[in-house]
Amino acid sequence: CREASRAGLLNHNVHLTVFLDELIAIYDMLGSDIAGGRYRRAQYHRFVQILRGLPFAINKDNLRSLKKKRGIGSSMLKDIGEILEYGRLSRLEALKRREGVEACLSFQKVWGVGPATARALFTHDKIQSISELRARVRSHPGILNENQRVGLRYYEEFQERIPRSEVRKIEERVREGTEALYPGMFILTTCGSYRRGASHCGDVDILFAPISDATDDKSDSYFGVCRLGDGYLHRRLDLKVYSRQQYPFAVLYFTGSDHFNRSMRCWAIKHKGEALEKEHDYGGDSDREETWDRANKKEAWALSPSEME
Ligand code: DCP
Ligand code: MG
Ligand code: MN
Repeated sequence: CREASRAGLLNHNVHLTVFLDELIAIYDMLGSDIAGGRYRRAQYHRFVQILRGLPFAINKDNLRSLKKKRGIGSSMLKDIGEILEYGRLSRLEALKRREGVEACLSFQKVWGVGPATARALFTHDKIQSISELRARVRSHPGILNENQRVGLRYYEEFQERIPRSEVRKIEERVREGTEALYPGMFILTTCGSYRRGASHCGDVDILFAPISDATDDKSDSYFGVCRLGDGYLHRRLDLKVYSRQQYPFAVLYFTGSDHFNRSMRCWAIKHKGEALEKEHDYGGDSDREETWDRANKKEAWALSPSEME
């Protein structure tokens, strides 16, 4: 199933997380328009992580076993109960009936469009649907940037995930092209969800390093589109080049998942902090330790991929 391959491992609770993911996307979009929206978003996000990590599917009989888990409130158990019982979530349906929510959700599915742009398209530019957006971009191309316009052109095709077998073919084509242009000069690895073993991928992520150039720490990226030929869909292709020295670390980062990377950075910063504290002996000031820890965690979550190395 789509969700499972997305995570690269089996999510036994897709029947629940599809509803909650949509709810989170709406909270992202409405932000502080709903009282406590940001707080609820964080709560649901944590809940979805827990559900994804469970080694079994939640059903009406074992629902109560969730009660003991930290971070799961009674209102969330009620939500899950409703989905299991009726196959819908009234909290979600009510939010979807709000003006502009459906439109903004579809805008966010355009590659390169995030919650802020989606909102502006609806509230500022008064656009109500993807077809209206297409018409408006014809007369006012400037309302989207170049990447977003490409995303809009291939909107339908980019919703389709790429089977592993096709990712492998794209990798082969890129390898052939690289060999033709730079014989024997580059190594490459396909990373992302493909390297995590997913059966279907959102895009193709290929990492390069020059074999001999060991000292130059420059890096470069390309975010674009490719197609194998007639009868194939257009696919998103991300290429990155790092130095030979940085390559192993880049493979680790580019393999993800994004959530794994955030956890890894938090862990690294936390343990680096512990080592420093031993070194300088802060005298067991636990309050201070906690503040330090929290501040740096926040920082780690805010780091962008390019800041990783
Ligand atoms: N990445 C990250 N933080 C982000 C985005 C990406 O650390 N905000 C890293 C981890 C990802 C990798 O880059 O695994 C590739 O990014 P993708 O967006 O291509 O995500 P995936 O390949 O993991 O999933 P998908 O199958 O949806 O492409
Ligand atoms: Mg990917
Ligand atoms: Mn990618």
